[in-house]
Amino acid sequence: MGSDGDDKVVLLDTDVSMFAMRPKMALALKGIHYQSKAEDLTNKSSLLLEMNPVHNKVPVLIHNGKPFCESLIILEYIDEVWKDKFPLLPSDPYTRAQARFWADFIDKKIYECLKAWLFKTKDANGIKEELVENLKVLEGELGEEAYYGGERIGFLDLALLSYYTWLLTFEKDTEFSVEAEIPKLSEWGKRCLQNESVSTSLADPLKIYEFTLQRRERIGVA
Ligand code: GS8
Repeated sequence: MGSDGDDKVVLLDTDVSMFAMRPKMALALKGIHYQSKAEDLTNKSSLLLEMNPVHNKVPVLIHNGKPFCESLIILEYIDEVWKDKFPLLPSDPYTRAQARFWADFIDKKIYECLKAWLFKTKDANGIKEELVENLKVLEGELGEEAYYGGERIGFLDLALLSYYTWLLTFEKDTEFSVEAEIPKLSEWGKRCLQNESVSTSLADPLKIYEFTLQRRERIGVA
């Protein structure tokens, strides 16, 4: 198993899903050919329901018929199977545990803020304050490194990059500027976007914003 030409790799995803962008970047960085099947989350396919019967969510990676769910678990799986190409997780157990810890922090803290912004469940200024506070913690974690993976993009970079593109969307209707509020992360994001595997896998913030407006309209949020 692994990188031979017989592998069949399918990704159930959507264009703007921050979680689906993670495996897209990983597969692109590792040069793995895959078939992307875009899901309509208002009318989920029977394949999605069959492959992720517990959560019914994207992304799902289907590798030679076997499904893998949850974006961070998918990243780890991709890294284990195609380990020789562009390793993502650090080899040192302590550093690896740290990368997992911060990825979990991102999914708990940053996701809650972006969800509150998307569905307008909190006042925009309150969300912004909480968001910036958490992003500053992540800036501190980056320190003076070019990437969270050190000299190159790694697991934690991918975990955060999918949110980075949503942050650019957050700028569109909140008084918030990535560059002004979190300059180090802004530089980091620009640096990562110079990588073609990253830039071609991340959704355009404008497209995300259009999706946001449609989603709000559908659920009746002004
Ligand atoms: C989250 C996946 C998720 O929320 C992961 O993969 O890391 N913890 C999971 N997927 C969303 C689309 S992105 O917002 C989804 O599929 N939603 C469909 C639904 O909730 O019905």
